[in-house]
Amino acid sequence: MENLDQIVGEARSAFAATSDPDVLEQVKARFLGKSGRITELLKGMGKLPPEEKKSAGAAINRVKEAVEAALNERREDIRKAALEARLAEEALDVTLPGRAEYRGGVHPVTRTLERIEALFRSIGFDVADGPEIEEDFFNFTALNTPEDHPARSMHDTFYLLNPDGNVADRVLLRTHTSPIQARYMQAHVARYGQLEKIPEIRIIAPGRVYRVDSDATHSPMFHQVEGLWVGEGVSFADLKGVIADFLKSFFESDDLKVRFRPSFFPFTEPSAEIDVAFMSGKLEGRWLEIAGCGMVHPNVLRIAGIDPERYTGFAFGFGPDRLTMLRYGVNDLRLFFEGDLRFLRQFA
Ligand code: 2NL
Repeated sequence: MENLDQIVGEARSAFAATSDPDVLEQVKARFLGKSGRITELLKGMGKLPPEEKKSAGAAINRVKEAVEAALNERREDIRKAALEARLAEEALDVTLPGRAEYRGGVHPVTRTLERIEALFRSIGFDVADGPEIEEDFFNFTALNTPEDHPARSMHDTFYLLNPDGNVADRVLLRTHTSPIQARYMQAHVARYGQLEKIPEIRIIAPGRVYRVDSDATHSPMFHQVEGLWVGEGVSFADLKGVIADFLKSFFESDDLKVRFRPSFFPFTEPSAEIDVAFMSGKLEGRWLEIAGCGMVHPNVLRIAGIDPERYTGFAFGFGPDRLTMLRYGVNDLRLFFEGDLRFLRQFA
């Protein structure tokens, strides 16, 4: 009889040689099938003398059990390996980082506006508001701007159209925030005019304004902050003090130079252009035009119902977009209004 232990060894290596379950079943047949080696051994027992049959039968059965055990062990190994492979293949990587939340930020021009508002509130100014679609009266007439002034032409100002496509009668996108102040003065007089003395007006008027103009330094929509102080005895000296203090606070610089150059606006008389010069940094020593101002024209006070013989006032107008460019070193105004997050994120 061949070496029984050898059969077990051969079966083990034959099973180990495949990892395909179908092939494994075929290999099994070679040992345990109808004409497999172990089946042949059992069949061969008939030829043995009766006294050997019992021990031979027991020995063959032990071999059979050992081969079956080896087979089951291999089946189980193959099943486990297949499962492992599938798990690895279908795995979800739950350790990926989550998607970040986008955090909003305040627009750089809005930061400037908030800063200007806070500084003026701290010296007793109120912040006034008004419509961006404005009447010709408040935008021009109430501000002493004559009918033939170029700002009133279609070339310089956006006029609204009626549904029929014709230019609406005297309705436009405000070209400055002065109409806010014209409305405020009118409402103020309507409210307090009956008093012996009208309370002082101290307001700033920030907001969007619109002009037919577009290049690297002009956007058809831009911002303005105008200011107005009306009362008894308000002088050009007050104007200079308020403006100089504001600019020093805004730019956080005590050695800022400020100068007033004579100029012209229809709504002020006298009028001046305000220039600043920084005493350090890239723009050191260069005079930069930064605002316009003046004493409120008597006609403007009169139209609002304020007696110009008794009350005086000063007014000024800043371009906060320009102030933002100076403060942050931005060289193209249009960047502020394109909504490009690569630019805006830098201020968040
Ligand atoms: C400029 C010029 C200025 C005003 C605005 C004003 C308003 C009223 C009465 C009188 Cl209600 N004046 N505003 C005065 C002078 C200049 O702005 O160049 N702004 C950027």
